[in-house]
Amino acid sequence: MTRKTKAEATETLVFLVLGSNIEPRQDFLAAATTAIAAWPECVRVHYLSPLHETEPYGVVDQAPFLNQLMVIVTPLLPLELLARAKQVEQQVGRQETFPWGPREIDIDIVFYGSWAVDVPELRIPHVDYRNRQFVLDLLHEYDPNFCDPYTGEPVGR
Ligand code: PH2
Ligand code: MG
Ligand code: MG
Repeated sequence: MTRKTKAEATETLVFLVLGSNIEPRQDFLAAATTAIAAWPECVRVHYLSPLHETEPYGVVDQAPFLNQLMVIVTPLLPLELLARAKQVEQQVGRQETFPWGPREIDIDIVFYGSWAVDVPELRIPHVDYRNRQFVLDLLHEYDPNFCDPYTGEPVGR
């Protein structure tokens, strides 16, 4: 095991979960991850998961999703990051439907290092992540021993 560099030991990993359930799902996801990776403030893409075909959670009477986990390093602060993620959703072509309805692209911030954020427009860790099997599966694939960076508790699946 090699020792982490100082930069690696202190860098904040930001976990984004992306989803799409309107075709072409794969193209919407690729456009979004490419746009995020191209941000001047995206210092590094630490991890990009394979695509997961998942059953809709919440409003179940809709098309299946493709979901993807993207872990980046960025100096953008949480609300700046949220604004930039919404910009990418617009740029990629997200149309407004209804809460939890079908979407071309959705970009959710699940973790921001070990930070907690609790303001009306954003809660980190994502308020519902523990109930979403597709998120637990993505985290498990990233690291079978993954712990919630805020609580330090094992996430499991
Ligand atoms: N997103 C939702 C609601 N339900 N289900 C799956 N499988 N994947 C999602 O990304 C998803 C969902 C609201 O954002
Ligand atoms: Mg979402
Ligand atoms: Mg969202």
